Amino acid sequence: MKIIHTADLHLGMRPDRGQPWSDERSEALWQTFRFIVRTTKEKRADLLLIAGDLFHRQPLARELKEADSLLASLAPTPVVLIAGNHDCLSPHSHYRNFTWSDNVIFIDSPRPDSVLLSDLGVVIHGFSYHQAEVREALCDHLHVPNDGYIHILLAHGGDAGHVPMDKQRLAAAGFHYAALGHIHKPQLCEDLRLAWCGSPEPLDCTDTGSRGVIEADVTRARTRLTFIPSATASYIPLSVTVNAGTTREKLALSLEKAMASGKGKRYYVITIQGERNMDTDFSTPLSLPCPVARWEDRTRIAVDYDRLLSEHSGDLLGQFISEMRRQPPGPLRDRALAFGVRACLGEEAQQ
Ligand SMILES: [Mn+2]
Repeated sequence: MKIIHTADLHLGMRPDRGQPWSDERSEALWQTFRFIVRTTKEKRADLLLIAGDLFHRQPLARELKEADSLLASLAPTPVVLIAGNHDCLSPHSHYRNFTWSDNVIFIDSPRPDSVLLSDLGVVIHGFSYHQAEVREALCDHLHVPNDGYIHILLAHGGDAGHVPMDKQRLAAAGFHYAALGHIHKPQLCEDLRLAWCGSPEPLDCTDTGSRGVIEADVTRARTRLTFIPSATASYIPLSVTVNAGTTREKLALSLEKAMASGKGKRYYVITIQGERNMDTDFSTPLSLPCPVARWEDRTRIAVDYDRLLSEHSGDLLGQFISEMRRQPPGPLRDRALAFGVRACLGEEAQQ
């Protein structure tokens, strides 16, 4: 049977909050959801699995309605979903009184429960979070019966605060496939018949690398996994090392060159390092052809302290440099040293 496995869509989230493109990122999450539904249709998959955190927080009633109408368009193909830590079934959650379309099955039990899809000869085992944290290793003691059905685990977690999981133990439980969510970086373990599909869209600037959904071809005998990229955008880290001769315009030219290649909507995560001239400021982001999600200036001011010290050994500047060099090293000391030297030298320091 063919399964499309997704999780961690985080609908309702506003990535890069405060940035001018934040609304666009928020809308892209729904766009990717539509892509996943379309892919399920186009691949003629037998089943769509959503392993938690479909929503970023408690879903609004209208958001549930929208999600359900999209999933209903797959009918009669079944969709099975669970709630994760972000969209857990809190006491007043709209999940609790929502009526899903006939082809959508929500496993709401807080402990592993199972659903038989007799047409497909498959049993889905799953559970939903009822609070944001579940420290119990709920998957550790599961065991699959040898009853001729295909058994699939649908679970959310994998870290200490969210259903700790041991991959070997999970593999030993005998599931023909474990469709997992919560870890946003995709992790496919075909030999162990398990995978975290990751978030299908990057959710912040640390989510670098490819994002997608998993197409799982599952029989009782074997499981094959294919990664299908789904993201509308990507965050690209770009690190540039400058020196005392680098001006802002020189830096802009090299960044523009680096940005010229690449496909799709790209948001850059830029780090400037190395030493800069005292008069050059890299802390203010440059205006560039692609949006910059994060700009980090890690440069230090380049001053030839040894030369200054030998030239000013008998005066206040010399004393100041020697004294500052006895302080614990770090960016604060470097800045104080640079400002002090500049104050002592006046214009001279700028040459
Ligand atoms: Mn999660």
